[in-house]
Amino acid sequence: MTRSGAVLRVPPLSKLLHESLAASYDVLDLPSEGRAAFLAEHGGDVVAIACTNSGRVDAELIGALPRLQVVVNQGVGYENVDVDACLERGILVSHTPDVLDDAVAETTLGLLIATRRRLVEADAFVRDGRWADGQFPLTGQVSGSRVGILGLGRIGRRIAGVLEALGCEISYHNRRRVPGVPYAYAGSPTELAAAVDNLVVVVPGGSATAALVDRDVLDALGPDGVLVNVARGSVVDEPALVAALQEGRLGAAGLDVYAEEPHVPQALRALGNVVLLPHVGSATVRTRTAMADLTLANLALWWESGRLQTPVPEMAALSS
Ligand code: NAP
Ligand code: 8YV
Repeated sequence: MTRSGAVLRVPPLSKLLHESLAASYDVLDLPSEGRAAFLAEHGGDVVAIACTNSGRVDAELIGALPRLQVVVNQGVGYENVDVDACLERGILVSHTPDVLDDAVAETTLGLLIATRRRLVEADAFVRDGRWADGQFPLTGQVSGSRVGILGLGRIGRRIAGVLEALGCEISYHNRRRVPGVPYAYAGSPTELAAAVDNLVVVVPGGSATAALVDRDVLDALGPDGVLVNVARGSVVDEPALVAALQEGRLGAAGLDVYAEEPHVPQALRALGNVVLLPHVGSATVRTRTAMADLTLANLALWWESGRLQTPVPEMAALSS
């Protein structure tokens, strides 16, 4: 298929993706300022968008690109893209499932263990020279504990497998039961939280899961409970989480994601019973390379054939 037109790079993109796109396509960069003038001048040239979950592709941007036909998103989560607006125009959208499952499961395990075993505090205890004054307090333990997975999908199942090896008792909540898994099903997030010691959140973001983990869920998890969120900040009611931690209604939290990234509320940063990561679930060289490669493969396939390798589920039918 012969195509002409430009690929719009929506920042931020990884260096690898940014440079690889320029090597194979005519590229344009969406500026952070003077966007309207830029789009008025160049919007008619754009046939494809490359983005990550930190770059919004909303109805306004889509509307300014009359020839746009495909959006390739580096990331499995794609709530940054207005998929309904794309569907209305027959614009295809791809994402990067599967290739990041191991890295995100590894981050989740590290975060859970660091939070439950207070490893970051223990590190500070040594560095600050406090060890000579006495022993670090005893902590809880992950192995053999009850872990609830809110979102037993690709990544959730990988996390469950790793935790099974530590002798954890796994249960989960999805909207639908997963056939053939040996884990107990809970009928709601609150029911799940009430039945476990540690709750791991790994559902997609977006309006359907906004504040799915609310005060009721946090209270059900309770003063000895640990919450780990590697999904999206929007999935947890952040003010309710801060209040529960401050008031001792929740034991501790390990967080990789926040409501307004990269802004992390001062109230959260001031707490001792949290471990805070800067959205690094998939951030290894190997995995980010695989994600960039899959993003480029989707664009190359679309450029040649009009199809996508890994379309988002909403458009699997359109892309085949
Ligand atoms: P997935 O395979 O689609 O799994 C998502 C799971 O969530 C499914 O089992 C789904 O089951 C469940 N779910 C969806 N909506 C739900 C709801 N309203 N209530 C309860 N369960 C619900 O996705 P994945 O590849 O595992 O990725 C999951 C998410 O992790 C991504 O969308 C992204 O937001 C996040 N993520 C974060 C990082 C990071 O760096 N921190 C990296 C990668 C991914 P049902 O459809 O049956 O409900
Ligand atoms: C990255 C993610 O932050 O895949 C996702 O949904 O949240 C992470 O892997 C991001 O997509 C970087 O490109």
